[in-house]
Amino acid sequence: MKAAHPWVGIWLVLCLAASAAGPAPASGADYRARRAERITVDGVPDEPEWRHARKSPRFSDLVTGRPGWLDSRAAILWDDRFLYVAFWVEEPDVRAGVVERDDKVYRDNDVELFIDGGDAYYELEVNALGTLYEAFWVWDDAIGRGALAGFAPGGRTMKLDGIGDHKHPRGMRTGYLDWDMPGLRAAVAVDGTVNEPGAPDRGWTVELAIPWTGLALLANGRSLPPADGDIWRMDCSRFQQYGPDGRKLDPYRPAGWAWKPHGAFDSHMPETFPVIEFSRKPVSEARP
Ligand SMILES: [Ca+2]
Ligand SMILES: [Ca+2]
Repeated sequence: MKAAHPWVGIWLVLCLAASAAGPAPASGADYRARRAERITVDGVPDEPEWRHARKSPRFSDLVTGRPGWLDSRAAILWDDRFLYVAFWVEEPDVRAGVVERDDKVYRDNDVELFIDGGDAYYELEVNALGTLYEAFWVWDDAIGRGALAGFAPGGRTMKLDGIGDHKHPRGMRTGYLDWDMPGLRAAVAVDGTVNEPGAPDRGWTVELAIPWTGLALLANGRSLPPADGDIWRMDCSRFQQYGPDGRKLDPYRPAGWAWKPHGAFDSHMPETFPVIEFSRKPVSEARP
């Protein structure tokens, strides 16, 4: 966690007040990710590139599509070395408890990034203390076909056929909990105080940088870094363990808000992830 800069609050409010500026791409993609010149991963997405970047819509309920009662948005940029993702999270009472990497960050209020690679996908969760939970998931049918040959990370594994009542039609996946994204950079900035309910907060922001070289297992034939016009499916979401009245929700059924609804309370549905088109155009030259 980074200490809050005095101007983070102003920036957070400005961002959260803005609607998703600009039209959606004409290509049918949900979002066009533009190029950045210089991003400093300090948790504060205040660079000119982030100001120019189009924001996602306000995250909405995974199942119903109803907007979350708190504002949450994301934006995506890139350069030849990194994929950059930023989150803006409105939160009047910032709380987090998990401090150990790969512990159950999803039991805290968190933001989550998923990146699909066809036969596998990547899951990253971050709480307001900056604790990370990462898992690399491979569909069992792909393992059966010999896809991702040579991938044998070892360590702790998990099995998953869905979340809650939802069973994914593709069936079982194997999750590698001790796999770490090579070169991942992540930082959080809190505009307020963590775990001090008496001191009201405005929220928190997250900046992530993932080297394209770390995404080799998810490239699925695509070039790294992307070619102009390349398409990836990536999701940004948020889970909220406390209701609008501040009461703790069922830890197995917290509020789940995503860039686009999934139609089920299941964040592990790559076919529902927003379609992100990568453009070589600098974000500074794009209309906001
Ligand atoms: Ca920054
Ligand atoms: Ca607080």
